[in-house]
Amino acid sequence: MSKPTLDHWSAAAAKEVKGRDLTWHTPEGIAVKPLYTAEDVAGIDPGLPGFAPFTRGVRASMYAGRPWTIRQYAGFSTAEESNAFYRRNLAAGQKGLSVAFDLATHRGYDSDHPRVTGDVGKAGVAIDSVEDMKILFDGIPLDQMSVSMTMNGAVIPILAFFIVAGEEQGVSQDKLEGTIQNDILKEFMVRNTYIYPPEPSMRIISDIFAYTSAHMPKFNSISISGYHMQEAGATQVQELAFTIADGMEYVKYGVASGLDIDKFAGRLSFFFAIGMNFFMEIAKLRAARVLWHRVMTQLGAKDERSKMLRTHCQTSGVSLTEQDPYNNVMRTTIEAMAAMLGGTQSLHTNALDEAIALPTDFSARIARNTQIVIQEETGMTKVVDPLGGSYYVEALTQELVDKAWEIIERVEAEGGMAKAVAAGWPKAMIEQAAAAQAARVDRGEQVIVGVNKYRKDGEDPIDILDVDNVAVREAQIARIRRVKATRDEAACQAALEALRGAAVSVQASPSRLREGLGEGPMPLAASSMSVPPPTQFQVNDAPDRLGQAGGLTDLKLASGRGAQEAQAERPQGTGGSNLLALAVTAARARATLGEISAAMEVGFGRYGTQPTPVQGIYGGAYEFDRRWDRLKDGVAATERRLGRKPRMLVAKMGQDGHDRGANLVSSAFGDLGFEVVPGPLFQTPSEAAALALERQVDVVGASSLAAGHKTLIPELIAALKDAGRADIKVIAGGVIPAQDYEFLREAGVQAIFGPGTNLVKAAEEVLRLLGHNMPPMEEAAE
Ligand code: MLC
Ligand code: 5AD
Repeated sequence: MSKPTLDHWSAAAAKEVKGRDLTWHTPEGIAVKPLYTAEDVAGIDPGLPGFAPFTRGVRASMYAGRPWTIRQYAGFSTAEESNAFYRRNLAAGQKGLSVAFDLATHRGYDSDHPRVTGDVGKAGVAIDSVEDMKILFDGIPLDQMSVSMTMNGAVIPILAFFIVAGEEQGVSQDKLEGTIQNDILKEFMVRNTYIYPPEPSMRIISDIFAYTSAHMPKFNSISISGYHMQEAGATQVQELAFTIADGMEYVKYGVASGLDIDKFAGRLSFFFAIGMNFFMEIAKLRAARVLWHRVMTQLGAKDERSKMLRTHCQTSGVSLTEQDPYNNVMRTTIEAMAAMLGGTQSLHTNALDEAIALPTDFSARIARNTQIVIQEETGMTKVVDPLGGSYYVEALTQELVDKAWEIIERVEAEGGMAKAVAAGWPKAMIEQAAAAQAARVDRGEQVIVGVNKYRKDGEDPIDILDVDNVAVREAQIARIRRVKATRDEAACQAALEALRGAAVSVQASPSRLREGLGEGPMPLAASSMSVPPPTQFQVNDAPDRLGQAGGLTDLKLASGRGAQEAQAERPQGTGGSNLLALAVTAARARATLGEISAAMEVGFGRYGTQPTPVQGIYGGAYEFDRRWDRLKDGVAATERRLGRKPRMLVAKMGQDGHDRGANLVSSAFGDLGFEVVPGPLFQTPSEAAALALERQVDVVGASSLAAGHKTLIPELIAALKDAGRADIKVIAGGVIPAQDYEFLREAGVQAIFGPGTNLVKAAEEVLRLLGHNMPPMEEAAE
């Protein structure tokens, strides 16, 4: 026979599988074929590593010259404990630091604030003042260690504390190496640790660009993050497109504030999630570099470094399971390989206990060693972009570029990402993808080993990290008191006043930045995608009854030494003072994080959103499914008995903004016929109880993903009881370790749904709690 052709192959394959279609339709809408050949890459030239458009990597020598940075994200409890953890990790082979702050810090509250009793030290380290920041880096020379800080809301005080901690360590700011996340657009979309409304938040970002480009040449001023989009349910194409579009928006704001694009663009960095779709993730990182090079060229960058997409990656948290947790080690290894084959600059590998708690020394060691083994035992680092030229990878890279570009064009046609975020459609698109994915998993169409297939009969509990947040909070409060008692109060108040004045004057001319933007230089294309309903955004302008902003009403314009310095920081034509420069002065004077945040809040206000769960996607996947119909009948029977629909409040308490689970529950229960009250984020337990009473609900579902459950849920139950409504059922869901189940049950929680819960089964249990007699559900996979 002559040389076989593609037709020969098709015939042979069809015979083997008896004509079955082997095309794989991914959630991105990509039809992956079972075979790729030279025909698929005709006309594609990925070029060489280290050269534009950097498809094959940003360095010529890549890992052969220097492997990626092993940078494990970590932080918990006090600065002392986190510092000790960092030092142990560095001694064991970690190369860079990455700080996780607790949610109180993220949201601009000191540890003594009444809104954060459940959050202090829980999901990260508590930092209230520069004194905490100094302890965090004690014995870690900041001129030799690059430090990433994941901070977006309270980015001004945290960066100021970092600068002053370096200064007091003897390291001037020009020597500081690292990255600040500083990416507020994705906070409004998915991560939810914003503080101020979008406009002043964008102003903060361009102030940071201005400050760091002038004073901190080695510091990356932003980490434009898609990670959290994928965690919230985005497809890889959505993650890619919205992240690049966010980057474009920041560049436009920077330019509109008077900065020269090539002065700051070289220090913009990126951050992506790496999930289980191995080749798609590799192609995504390659596509991201191509896209960034394209948009930066269009935005007028001249320096090649401005067009070079450098990125951190983290393996996917949502891909890991509570069930059969040792499987997570394999999952993370596969994801780590995708990140390195895609050419990441820096990587965090998740720990096996991810789905239930923060890493212990034991699980952190395995996570870190996953990277060390790849770097030092496998030879995988010796060849640059070893998958370059793979028919599949090159074709997929091109397909992702094209698919993402369609979304980017839509964003641009509608005026850029800030507008799109305000309109709410990117968030809605991501939530729709999340609901569709949840349905695929619950229906067994997407396999999760140990969860919806090959499930173990009984799970063996593993040791997990438990932070005593009461003790951490007390220690933090004692230190805040000491700091306030020993500082020069007059100097501190003057610095805070300067900051307040600056924030007020920024707010007085909020649209000046936008005026400079004009039409984007991108080609505009009409899009056929449907526009989902907007998310409701609102500014909470009513003063926070519990907040500390109340006392800070004496508004004077910026004055004094700090103010003059800050004035000089702002590029010409933008008006106002540089907020970071003013905060550095306040940090030196020992102003706390809460005080600095509250000072800006006087000018900017505090922002809030109202969730709007997507409808019909989860339920739609169950059309003609008898399990679903049986449940709907149960809901209808309950409705007849009650004389109205059963009502459920989905409550989010504390500063935990992880709302994927809550949104999914709201969507699924709504589709079943419940009347769902989607509670706003960041409620206190008594606020959640008041909402439950006002809306006369039958059940409150408390969703907790940030470890505040042992404090907040008992308080909610007590508040309901005090109001004489102990009959309202309280159920809990989210990241709740089995170890805490008994504690919660004793506190009165009637059902607990951990990670990996099938929503159909959960709904059945809730119906039973509401008095509907239902025989136990058959297995989901049936
Ligand atoms: C690198 N270098 C080389 C080289 N490779 N030089 C010669 N030959 C080679 N082959 C040089 C680089 O030019 C650079 O110097 C220096 O070495 C460091 O390399 P890098 O590649 O820049 O790595 P790194 O310093 O680690 O920076 C990576 C980064 C950065 C640019 C992506 O932004 C970063 O570290 N990001 C981490 C973000 C993070 O940890 N986020 C956690 C989020 S967790 P020079 O002088 O050129 O700089 C989260 C979860 C949540 O968000 O929600 O809470
Ligand atoms: N320490 C370590 N990892 C953390 N993550 C979040 N907080 C911490 C912390 N304090 C990781 C988890 C999570 C992702 C957002 O970051 O993997 O899924």
